[in-house]
Amino acid sequence: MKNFYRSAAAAAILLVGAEVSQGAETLKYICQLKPTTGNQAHGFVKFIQRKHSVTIRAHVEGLPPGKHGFHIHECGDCSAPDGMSAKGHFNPGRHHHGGPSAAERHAGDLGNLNANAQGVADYERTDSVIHMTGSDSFLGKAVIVHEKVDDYKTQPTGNAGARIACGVIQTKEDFQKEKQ
Ligand SMILES: [Cu+2]
Ligand SMILES: [Zn+2]
Repeated sequence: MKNFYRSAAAAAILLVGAEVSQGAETLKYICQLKPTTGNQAHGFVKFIQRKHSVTIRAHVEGLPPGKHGFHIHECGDCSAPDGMSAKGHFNPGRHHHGGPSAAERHAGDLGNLNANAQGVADYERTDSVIHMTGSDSFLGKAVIVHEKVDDYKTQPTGNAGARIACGVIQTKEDFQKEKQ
């Protein structure tokens, strides 16, 4: 398993390099998702700065097929075996929970991943609610993937069930340093 992570991280660094050299996009932050105890979900989330928005791209594998709640949580701590150390949804604006396109939502409400029959999900969203910098920045927070679909209604969680993967959002520089 350790070797697997090392090679996954090496692949991610190559990816980071390729994206930076394109120049059109600036990859700022990256999050490596690791499975919580008893689960297999793993992958990467990338945060790309746009002029007035942030593009979020995720590639996650090892998922049960179907939809899985996908959020930024308020505490950048994945130390608990069940991911509960990441606490609740990232919500600096003190709003109610909702879907990613709802007028009322937590900043961390990124919707759902949708895994295919092979357990692979690709996600892309350009979001103008979350902020890369400033006092409400999501840097250093956690990304959580849930067992079940986020229904966009149930307060304050979307009723998405257990946490199957967790990762802390790091700057690209810190991520690369850690993997060397
Ligand atoms: Cu969540
Ligand atoms: Zn929420």
